[in-house]
Amino acid sequence: MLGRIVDIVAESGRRVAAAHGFSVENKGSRENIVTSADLENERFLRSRLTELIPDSSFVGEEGDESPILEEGYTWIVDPIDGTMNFSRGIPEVGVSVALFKDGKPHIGVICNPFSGRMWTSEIGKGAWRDDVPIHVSDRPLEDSILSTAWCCYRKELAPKVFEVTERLYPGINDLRRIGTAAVELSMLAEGAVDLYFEIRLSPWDYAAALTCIKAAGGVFHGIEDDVWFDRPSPVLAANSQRNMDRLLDVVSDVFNGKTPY
Ligand code: LIP
Repeated sequence: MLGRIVDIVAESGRRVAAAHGFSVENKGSRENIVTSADLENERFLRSRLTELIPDSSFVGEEGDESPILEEGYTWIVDPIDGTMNFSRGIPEVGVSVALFKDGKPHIGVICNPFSGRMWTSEIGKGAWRDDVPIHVSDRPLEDSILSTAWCCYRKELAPKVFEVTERLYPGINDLRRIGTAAVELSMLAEGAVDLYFEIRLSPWDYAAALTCIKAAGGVFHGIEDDVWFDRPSPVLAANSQRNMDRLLDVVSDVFNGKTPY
């Protein structure tokens, strides 16, 4: 099954990389956009993936809200994660496909159509980048790179996120903001970055990459409890429980232990 999903994601990546002359529309704000390439790739992925597993549920960024099945299979898909990057020709973009089994992460596949990098994972079997086994890093906090974002879709939340960044920065190595959660979280799974925090993401942004992190020995969490996969959620991820504890301490203190939406 993993191999057949990889083949479909690879084909969708080639379609995204070849997309030109696409239209761009706002989804409610100047920061939140969708292109005709997003819509076309979601249609392609919906068709091919639900054909692979008949009776599976499909949750996509650009489509209707389907449920995550408590029994059976559910696809959670972002056809182009990092749409703003894509629309401006910035080659940091992810096609993200998660397959949940009985409501839990099972398989995660993410590809960057421009670099050709493909992250794959299956819970209980492992995680790979381009077929090479990957694992989270063992870096201590002071050597850690934090990948983060400041909630461009809900800028009223940004001041507190900047406070989190300000409080963590002296004690870590450095920051990265690449603009695609799916790829940045996959980079944590392969040990390139070590911490991730974003106060509000949608399940299609992270479902596949968190599957990869879990299979690669990393940890993730929300603020009060686990990451929610049925609605937008805070996403904290780390290469170790020790580093997660520090990240969660700061985030929880700044947000008073509560999800602010
Ligand atoms: C994007 C995320 C990114 C986040 C952006 C946006 P999209 O997903 O992957 O990390 O900071 O605000 O949500 O909307 O391009 O699929």
